Amino acid sequence: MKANAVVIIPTYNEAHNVTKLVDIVMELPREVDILFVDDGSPDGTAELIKEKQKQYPERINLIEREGKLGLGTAYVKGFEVALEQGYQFICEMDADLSHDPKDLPRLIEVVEKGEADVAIGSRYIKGISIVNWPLSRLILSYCANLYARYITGIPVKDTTAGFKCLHRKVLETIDLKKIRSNGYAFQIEIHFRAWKAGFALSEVSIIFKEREEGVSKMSKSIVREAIWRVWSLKIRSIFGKL
Ligand SMILES: Nc1nc2c(ncn2[C@@H]2O[C@H](COP(=O)(O)OP(=O)(O)OP(=O)(O)O)[C@@H](O)[C@H]2O)c(=O)[nH]1
Ligand SMILES: [Mg+2]
Repeated sequence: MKANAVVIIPTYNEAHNVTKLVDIVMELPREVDILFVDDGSPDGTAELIKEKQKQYPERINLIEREGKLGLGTAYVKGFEVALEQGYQFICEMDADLSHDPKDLPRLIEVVEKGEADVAIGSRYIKGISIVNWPLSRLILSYCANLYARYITGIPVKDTTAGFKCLHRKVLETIDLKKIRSNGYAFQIEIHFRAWKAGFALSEVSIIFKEREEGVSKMSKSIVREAIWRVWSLKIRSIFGKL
């Protein structure tokens, strides 16, 4: 029987990480399938994923897009496919091993037991659980979270978290076609829309580790987008335009 949980993993130039990542997820005590969304990575990430697909043909899926179209649209595409395929528990995770795949069962369990509709892997509920980030990055992330929480009111400490599990009903309810954010703001927008739709969000403490391999895709434009997007979300919700 097919697993009832899937983790969507967007990839852009993650050749150093994908093979190891697949091996860890396939060995988890709870069965979790993988849906990769690769944006034509020039470093051959998709080819490595296809190699692993030979080993686990039923459990690994790959969506290939033509070019680097951004994290937000990659997730929206992944959500649509995961819903079509009938998964109950739909997770998000980065490919760079910053998120420990071994935390996936804990996140899924919260949603499976009905304790919440969205379980968020949080870096900010037990102090700050981030390893190997330079102080400047830590300050940026922490302040971005305070700012986003203050403006939007989302009752979550890690509003930009990219590691989570959502019940499929959340993704069926929020209008995926209306999501416009593409960088970190995407995570804020998902949390905001789920919360405004009346779903329960819960944070689960995780340890986040800086990537050891590959290159960051973080940019100034991603930060700029997050700064104005929280205002746009807030204002649109006031006027009932979400
Ligand atoms: N498909 C797709 N994946 C992307 C894109 N941009 C980033 N990713 C993936 O999204 C995840 C998060 O990106 P990262 O570069 O790790 O961003 P980050 O975690 O903010 O930055 P680091 O701290 O350097 O890791 C990784 O799995 C990336 O490969 C994109 O445009 N398309
Ligand atoms: Mg990363």
